[in-house]
Amino acid sequence: MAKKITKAKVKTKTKTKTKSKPKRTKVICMSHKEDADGISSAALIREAFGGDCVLVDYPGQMDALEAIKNDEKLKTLFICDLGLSNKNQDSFVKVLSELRKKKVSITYIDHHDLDKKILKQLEKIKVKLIHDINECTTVQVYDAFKSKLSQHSSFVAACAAITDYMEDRPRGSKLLQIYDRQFALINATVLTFNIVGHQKDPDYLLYLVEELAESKYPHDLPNTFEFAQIQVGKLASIIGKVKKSMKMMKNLAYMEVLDSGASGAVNFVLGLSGKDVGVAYKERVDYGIYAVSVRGSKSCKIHLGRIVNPLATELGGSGGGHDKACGAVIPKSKIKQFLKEFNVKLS
Ligand SMILES: [Mn+2]
Repeated sequence: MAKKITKAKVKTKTKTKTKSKPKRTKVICMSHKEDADGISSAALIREAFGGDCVLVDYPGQMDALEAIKNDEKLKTLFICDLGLSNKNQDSFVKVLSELRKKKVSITYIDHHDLDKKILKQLEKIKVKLIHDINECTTVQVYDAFKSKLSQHSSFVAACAAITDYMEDRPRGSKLLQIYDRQFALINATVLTFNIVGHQKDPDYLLYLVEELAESKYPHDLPNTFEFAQIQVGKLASIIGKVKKSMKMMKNLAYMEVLDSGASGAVNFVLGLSGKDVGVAYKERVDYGIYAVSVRGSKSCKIHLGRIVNPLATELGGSGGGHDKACGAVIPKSKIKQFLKEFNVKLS
């Protein structure tokens, strides 16, 4: 009898040994791929902690997080510049709690509107939360980890603040003051045009992260100015198209974009219409949805992200963001309804 038990014990021991999971060593940063704040946040995390970078847009955010969750080598996860919506916030917390149970360290750094309930849940599962809606994400990454970062990273953060319209904030403006304003503006702008124009080229976006992490200036990377010039030319041609095809409702102007990004057209829709709210949307055939960009004028007093978030969820999509700049994913068949109800909610 006793012999049998010993044998069984030995067997179990070997079993656990062969079954033991690979050692968790990997650092991953998941960040927003569509603008300079997301790319720059990823670059500063890369400079401070090394590791791999996963760049995502809002439609692909949860699929990417799911894939990261299944990486058995993951030890440390950073999530940067990715806001949550009513639609995905619960599954976001769920995935993060599963990772926390596996002792993965998680730092979530962001500046989008965040549901208080979700904030509490994230604190409860001990996700390190760095969240200030008044500074861009990269400035917050810089502040949190500056002891591990080069002087150059303050420049990258200043550029990110410019492109997120947050260079007038307390910490953002302090960083910009270190540098010549025009020098920072042109670098921020060249960087942005190279990011926007390479959305379908993930390797180039990762290359940008790498180069910024290695203290390179956007103006110093080969062909960035030439590429930006082409993008600016495309943008100029959008002005004419916006004038021709934008449509007005009482409280907003809108336009379907066919051949550029929605975010490139939306500022022209806002500006040229004279309305307080501009909407541009573009079909994403791969997801069967419309990617929607929304902008508010300076005199718009309504927090647009907080209206768009529940409205998009109601229509089976998702959305949210800032007071004067936000976005949504809307099912293809619901776009007219979205515009109609958004217009009503703005009055
Ligand atoms: Mn941002």
